[in-house]
Amino acid sequence: KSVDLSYAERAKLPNVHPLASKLLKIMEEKQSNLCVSADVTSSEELLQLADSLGPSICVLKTHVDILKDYTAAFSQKLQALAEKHNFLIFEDRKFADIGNTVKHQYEGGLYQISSWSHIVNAHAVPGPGVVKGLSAVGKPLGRGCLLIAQMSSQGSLATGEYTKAVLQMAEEQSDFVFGFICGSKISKKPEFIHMSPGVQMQAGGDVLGQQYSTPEEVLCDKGSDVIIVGRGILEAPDRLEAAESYRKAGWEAYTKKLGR
Ligand code: S5P
Repeated sequence: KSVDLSYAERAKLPNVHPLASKLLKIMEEKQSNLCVSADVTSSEELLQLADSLGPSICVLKTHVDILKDYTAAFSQKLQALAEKHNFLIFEDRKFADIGNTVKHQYEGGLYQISSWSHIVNAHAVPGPGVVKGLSAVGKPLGRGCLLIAQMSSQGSLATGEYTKAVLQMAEEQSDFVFGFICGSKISKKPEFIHMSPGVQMQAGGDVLGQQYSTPEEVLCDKGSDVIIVGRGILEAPDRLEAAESYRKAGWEAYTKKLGR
């Protein structure tokens, strides 16, 4: 049986993407494999969340297009908080168009995502051109991309051969793609980071098809690296307390899996 490498060991691998290395170091330092999904609709509330939960998380995931009051000043404040608390920003934009179009969507428009988000993600549906387009904008800025290999929602079409093709696409463009959105570990390469949404303390789901697994299932049984938690934290009476309990559950699951 092969021995799992620690986050710190993976951060030092010769072929690891610089952003993946940075993330793995943050995870080790902060003892956190928690990405909070800050799905709120007010900029002020998002910034407050980032400031209060910042010490507990390795990544803050945003959907800026659900904010009712986005401004460029907001993105600057968010970057300052990412520096202050040492976390990475992940705009969950799920790009899914031809390379030339995603280039514009990533760099321009109202949000200018490439200027403030360390991580973005993309669907592989369009083929490798989607990554080439994003990479043309993001690589010179030191950004990185996750490919969506599986989805947590019921009836997802991203399974089987599709998931395998995503893996292949990631390997072919590993100078920009450093990991996956997935439900379970799909690559044996320790340079790739697996991030999993659909996580709550209790398994279950919502009325719109979301399906939940527990931190222990995702990290130990499924072999993923990072848990993405939204409503499990956002709907808790005390968000900081909830975030800390997910951080601890995630860290315990990681150390148990590592078995050292
Ligand atoms: O397959 C996926 C991929 C993503 S990125 N399933 C998901 O739920 N997500 C995102 O993770 C989703 O857009 C949302 O922002 C978050 C899950 O939120 P929760 O409230 O269900 O934890």
